[in-house]
Amino acid sequence: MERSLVLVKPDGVQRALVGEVVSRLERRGLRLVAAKFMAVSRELAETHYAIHKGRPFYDGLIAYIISAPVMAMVWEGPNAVAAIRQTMGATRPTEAAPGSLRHDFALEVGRNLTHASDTVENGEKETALWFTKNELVDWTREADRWVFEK
Ligand code: DAT
Ligand code: MG
Repeated sequence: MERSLVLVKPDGVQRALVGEVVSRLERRGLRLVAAKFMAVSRELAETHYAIHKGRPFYDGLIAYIISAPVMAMVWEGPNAVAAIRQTMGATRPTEAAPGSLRHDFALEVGRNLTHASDTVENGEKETALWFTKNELVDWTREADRWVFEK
């Protein structure tokens, strides 16, 4: 079972799209593990986006992610990382597949609504960065056997 961090970024929160994001992930069959609505500290933003430090868009990216609250979540399921990135769509909304969130609700790369982990390893790392162990809920969903093959 893979896990991914998912953020509804400040633009998604301000545009009242938290429910839309949650709804799409739920309908996809993914299972919610943790969620919190929070202000992001500059320190957390810089750690989360450390890989982009030095890129021309870095300062704007940090300013954007701390500009208003985010909805931070962890979702899990088989192939969760690929499935969730597909549901989000490509980083640039104009390159995102029709039907994906970024296609359907965004126009610009700097206002692309969501974050999702890009590898299984980063799914684990980002989960540990954003959530304590206590915040991760271990539960059985009655529908699991109708969504998960094993
Ligand atoms: P993703 O969020 O799809 O994983 P990423 O990790 O490459 O994309 O970049 C993180 C975020 O940084 C991305 O969601 C938006 C911003 N970003 C990336 N490339 C950018 C660019 N060329 N100009 C402006 N913002 C960019
Ligand atoms: Mg990324």
